[in-house]
Amino acid sequence: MASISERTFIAIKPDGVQRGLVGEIIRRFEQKGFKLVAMKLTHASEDLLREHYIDLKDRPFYDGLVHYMHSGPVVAMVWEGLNVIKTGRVMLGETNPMDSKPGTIRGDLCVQVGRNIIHGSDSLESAEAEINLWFTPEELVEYRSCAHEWIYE
Ligand code: DAT
Ligand code: MG
Repeated sequence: MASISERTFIAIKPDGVQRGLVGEIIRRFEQKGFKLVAMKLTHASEDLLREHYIDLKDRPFYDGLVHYMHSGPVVAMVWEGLNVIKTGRVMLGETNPMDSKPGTIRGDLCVQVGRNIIHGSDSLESAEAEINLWFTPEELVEYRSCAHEWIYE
């Protein structure tokens, strides 16, 4: 069932941070009407990144992917809202920026699949697992958005 308290894990990858795209990406989620629940700039350990991408461990690009994600700080975030997992993926665009439509983050801001600037959970199960992997319960901040009634009927 669709829930307005659905949560997703979004991470701005090291290339997005280095290229100064943090503000632009956060702006898109804020302006959409999603609520920021947690955020930190962190240089993730290789162990965490290997676990984060464990489903891809047999793919030929796995080691390169972990190396790239470990090459600098990432901005890890949790965003909340109605259908935020699926809508977040639509906002990101396709995995390969070449296939991503203009108007999406990857379609507008990057070129190559190995430098696609942003991660977003792809299911309820992966969102829960990724939020638990990257954040402690205390880091998920409880507050009420003053815009709530203007975003939801
Ligand atoms: P997504 O990030 O859209 O969820 P994914 O989970 O299939 O895509 O893959 C995780 C990341 O791995 C992706 O953002 C970029 C990298 N990747 C995927 N396919 C790749 C490929 N064919 N070559 C190089 N990197 C790839
Ligand atoms: Mg994925």
